[in-house]
Amino acid sequence: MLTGEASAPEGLRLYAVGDTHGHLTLARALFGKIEADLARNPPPRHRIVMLGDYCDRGPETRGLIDFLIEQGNHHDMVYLLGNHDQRMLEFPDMADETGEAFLHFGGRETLASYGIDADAATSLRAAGKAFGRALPSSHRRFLEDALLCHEEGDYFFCHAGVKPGIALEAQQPADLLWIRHEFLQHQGDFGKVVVHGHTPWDRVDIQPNRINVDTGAYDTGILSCVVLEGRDIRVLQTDGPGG
Ligand SMILES: [Mn+2]
Repeated sequence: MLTGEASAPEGLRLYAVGDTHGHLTLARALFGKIEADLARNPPPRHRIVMLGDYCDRGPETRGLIDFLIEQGNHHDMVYLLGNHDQRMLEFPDMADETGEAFLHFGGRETLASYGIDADAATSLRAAGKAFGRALPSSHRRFLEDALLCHEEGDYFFCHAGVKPGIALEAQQPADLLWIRHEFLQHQGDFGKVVVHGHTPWDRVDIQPNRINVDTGAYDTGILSCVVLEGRDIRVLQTDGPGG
């Protein structure tokens, strides 16, 4: 199934939001646009699919996760797990080498948002334990409950992508969370149109076999979502710096 032929379920408008990476202000701005879109032209039903990577890099992981949990009171939400989110959940018990990598790729900012100074800790292990104590149980549950993938009509949602040549229902967690080039370079039909984030692009990238919604919000200030309704595909995004 390819873009243009693919259809969302009858009567359901889907909003799929790209990587938020600790940027609460951008998430608030994008949800404002989604709510304006809903008010302007209300569908019978709508669902918001978050494509993962809520933590790291940006300054407000803690506030962003609170905000996302709260959105469940207003919208039908689906939360997918990103590779960064998985590392965040594992950090309290992580081996030193993986822990260093987590801190290097934005984890320092995540810890800071929970009041932990990674550089002041006596060891990586101590930082992990302190973080484990600081992480609210609601946030731990939010990350533990996040899904690896989700399907709606002819669309398949996951954080990073899928491994070509393997059926969608047989995809492995490591590929759904981490895959890049092999997936991005594949030209063939995956069976459903894959809607994903993970690899920042200069625009929402609508290809015949996949849609990349990650516009590198932590770097560009542009957080995007793709709106899928019937066979229509639209894009909503924040205005970016100065907007
Ligand atoms: Mn990612």
